[in-house]
Order: sequence, then C-alpha cells, then structure tokens
Amino acid sequence: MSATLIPTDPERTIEFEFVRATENAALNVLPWLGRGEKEKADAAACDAISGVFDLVDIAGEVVIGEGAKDNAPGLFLGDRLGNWRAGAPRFDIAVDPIDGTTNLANGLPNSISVMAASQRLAGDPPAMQSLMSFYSMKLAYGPEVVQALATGLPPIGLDDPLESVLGRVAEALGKRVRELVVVMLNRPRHATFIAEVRRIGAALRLIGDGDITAAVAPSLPDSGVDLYYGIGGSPEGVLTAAALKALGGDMLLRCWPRDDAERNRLRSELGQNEADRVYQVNDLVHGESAMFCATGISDSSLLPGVRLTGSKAITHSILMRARTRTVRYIRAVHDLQYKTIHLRSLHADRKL
Ligand code: FBP
Repeated sequence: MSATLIPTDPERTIEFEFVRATENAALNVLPWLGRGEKEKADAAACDAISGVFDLVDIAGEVVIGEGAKDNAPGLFLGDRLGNWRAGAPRFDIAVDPIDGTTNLANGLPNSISVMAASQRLAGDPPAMQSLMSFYSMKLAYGPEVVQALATGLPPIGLDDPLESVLGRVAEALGKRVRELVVVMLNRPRHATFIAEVRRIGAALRLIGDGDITAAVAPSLPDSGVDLYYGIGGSPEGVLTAAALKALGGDMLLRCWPRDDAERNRLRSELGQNEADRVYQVNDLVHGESAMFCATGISDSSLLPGVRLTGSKAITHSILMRARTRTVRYIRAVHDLQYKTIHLRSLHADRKL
C-alpha cells in the first residue's frame, strides 16, 4: 500500500515557534523591568527573538520592523529570521520586540512582545503593507461593528466628527453613547479628541504607551473597550491589523505625517492619493495567511505579564491565525533550573 502524501500547511506548526520567540523575549527582558534602560531591554528582546528563529526552518524577512524611532536596537526592515534553508517556507514578518518599552523601563503595566507573520508564496507580492510614515491615525473596532456595517449601518469615516463615530459604534453595539469606552494614547496631539470624547460623554481611558493592546481590545470579548482612536505608531498599526484579521474586527488607518517635510516626502514618493489612502485590515495584511502572537511582559488588557514563583516563570501568550480564526491562550510554566534560551548574540543557548 503506498502512503498518500498529505499536503501540510507550514503555518500550523511554525506558529508555535512564534510563541516560543515572544515567550523568550518576555523572559529575556525581565532583568530590565523597571531599570530605566529602554535600549538594553529592546536589545535583549531582539536577541532572544532572532536566537529562536536561528533554529527554525523558515525563510523569514522582517517587512514591518521597529527600532528606527529612537535609534534603538531593533529588528529592521529586510532583517532575516530563520535558517533560510533552500526550500524553507517563506514568511513576511512584522515584529515589535517590546510594545510599551517605556512602560517596561518604568516597571509599569502594558508591555508585550509581539509578532505577526504571513506566508508568502513564490511570485506573490509582499503580504503586509509597509507604511512610510512614522505615525498613523487609527480607529479600531470589534466584530459587532463590522457586522452592523455589513448589514446597513452607515459607514464610519476617519474624518467623521467623533460624535458621529461614537453614535454609530453605540448603535452597532446596542449601547448608549455614554456607555461607550474609548481608549486613546495620552498625548498632547490628542487634546482636541480628548476634549471631544469628554464633551460627548463617553468614558475615556487614556493610556501612557502600548497601543497594540489598546487597538485589539475592542475585538476581544469582555475587554470592556469599545473603540480605539488616535494617532500612534504605523508599524503597530500593521501588527494590530494581523490580530484583527483573526478576530473579525477592523480598523481604519491613514498615514499621519509629523511635519511638512514628512508630508512632502510621502506625497512625492507615493503620490497624493496613496499618501492619503485610508487602509483597512485587508489592505494592511493581504491574503488569508496571517498569524499574530504576543506574550505579556507586564500586565495588560490583552495578557497577564510574566509571573515569577520561586524557581518557575509563568508566561501568558495569545496566538491566532486568520485562516482558521482559532485564538489560543497559552500559559507556559518554565522551570528556571532547566530553561535555556538561544541567543543570536552568543550563537548558543544560555540559562536564564
Ligand atoms: P514602543 O514601545 O515600541 O517604542 O512603542 C510604544 C508606543 O506607545 C506604541 O504602542 C505607540 O504606537 C507609539 O509608541 C506611540 O508613539 P509616541 O510615544 O511617540 O506617541
């Protein structure tokens, strides 16, 4: 009897390597929690993520990276992850080794290590949209709003007055506007938005840093958050899109140039229409292959942070795939007597 070769979907097994990578990043940055050393923490996270992938049979390219912002160490565009063996499956990768680096450096809640990936078949265009701006204007909502928009709720626009946006979201959720919870980064650039949400009467939750967890929250059942609104990092927007694709939520996103020089550069390189384009989840993460994975470093609305209990460290991760919409919460107990992590800097394993 001849064996039948069952075609395999490499995402199904490789997704767990992404969990290992963000877990190891979360564990490797622990010595930097509350130490005021953002760059050292970032470097430790990057070292652990790259080190895990040095042992993984993929050809991964960082297409959405971080690090340029503060000249911090980072995983940059074009960096390679995986062993790049001939024939290894090709993945486009988005990574933020720590979202909420300032929180972590200050020992505060809301820091996660986060990655997303899409398989890219030979000849396919990039699987994720690379945005040329540092910041983007973002508005993210959950599956109930997506459903209501698909069944007749008038569209929500990024330039619509906040009163109208909140009215539509409230209608979709069957709530009164004053029952809505809106999350926003606490930044001077949001002064008008902040005043407007307060005037309208919705509840406002201002956060210090880390807008991936904030923008994913409206798509999670029982998060207590109905809408994410405001200007935050562009790479974080693409990472958020990968999560929303698996959760059935959506977002509106448009590049938000910081000054005239950035605006002119965007317009001359992309043309005015493209520079002003409003993207939604499927424009940011193309195709069906999208995975999103995050591990909590310090507590957030998405995940508890790392817990140390004697000789054990406990990590909490979320792993999801757009193709199947399976959302896994993975609680891992790491025995520190035995736990080693492979670091790129050492080309070897090191005990934690
Ligand atoms: P990092 O921790 O990756 O530096 O980002 C933190 C963050 O709060 C993001 O979540 C957010 O998108 C961005 O910074 C906002 O930028 P800024 O702090 O410049 O307003």
